[in-house]
Amino acid sequence: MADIEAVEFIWKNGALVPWAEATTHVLSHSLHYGSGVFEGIRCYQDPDTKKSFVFRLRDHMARLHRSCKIAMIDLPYTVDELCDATVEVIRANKLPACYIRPLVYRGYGVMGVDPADAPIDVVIAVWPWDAYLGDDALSKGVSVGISSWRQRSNNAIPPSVKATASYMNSILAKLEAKAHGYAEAIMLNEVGLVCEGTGENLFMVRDGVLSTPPLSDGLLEGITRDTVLCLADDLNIPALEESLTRSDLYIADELFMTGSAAELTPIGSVDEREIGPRGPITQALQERFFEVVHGKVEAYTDWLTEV
Ligand code: PY5
Repeated sequence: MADIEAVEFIWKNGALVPWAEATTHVLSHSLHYGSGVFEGIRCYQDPDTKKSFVFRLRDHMARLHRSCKIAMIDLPYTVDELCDATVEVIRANKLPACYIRPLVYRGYGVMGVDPADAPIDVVIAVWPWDAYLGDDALSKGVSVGISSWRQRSNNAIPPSVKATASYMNSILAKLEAKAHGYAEAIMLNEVGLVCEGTGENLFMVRDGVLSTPPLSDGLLEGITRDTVLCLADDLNIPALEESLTRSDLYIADELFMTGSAAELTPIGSVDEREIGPRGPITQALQERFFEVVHGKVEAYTDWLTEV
């Protein structure tokens, strides 16, 4: 049951190749050992001007480079080259809006764990992708559950690397959440502090104050997370990074998740504790977020790359 909408081209190792030909050998190193790193980015179209913009493209490609550095992957393209390639593949596919998935993986050549002699392959795929957590999620919110699976520690597969291997953790938590009837899981770290969702960062509102766990608690340095912290500042919403416990979540006034795929998705309940419909601070931030990504806020046009 494939939900990827195929388009015409994928950018692979410097050239556009037909979608169906962007394949890899079954003995590719990353397929066996999870040695790849990736990004998730969105391109939005302004409904009035019909201009399309990639949101924070450079920041995503810079994070891809940071992931490669930690994973000791020699990425053969600069941030600028990766940004240009992204624009090229969106244009070639004539997509007004899309999701963008750059992936750097260790390809075919060696089967030992030592990856040094495996080639580095780089792809950038684009396709239309609607609301990640379902059609109603952005307005109505989703139910989440605290996972029995813990987030990896900073000394295991580091959460700051957007590594393919990390998502075994996310997959286990997601499957468990779905089995319990939740749309998404929240993972705690080994000492029981709140980290993040399986593909999203997490925010809480209590008594008018916005808070989100600090990176040191073990989470991806989300670009949407950073965006929300900037927008909160603009909207004079007090915001801080602080460690949170599961009890903090149960008694929150508002909760929401952020991510390039999930955008800004309200949380309606945690472990059957009702949080409620989308709250006023969530709504204000969400509205501002969608204005910014659609090119409606002059102050943030630096974050947009026109296609
Ligand atoms: N935490 C995790 C574990 C993530 O996978 C993601 C993004 C985030 C946080 C949020 O990061 P950002 O705001 O920079 O996107 N997840 C990917 C995404 O494209 C993959 C989801 C399937 O949103």
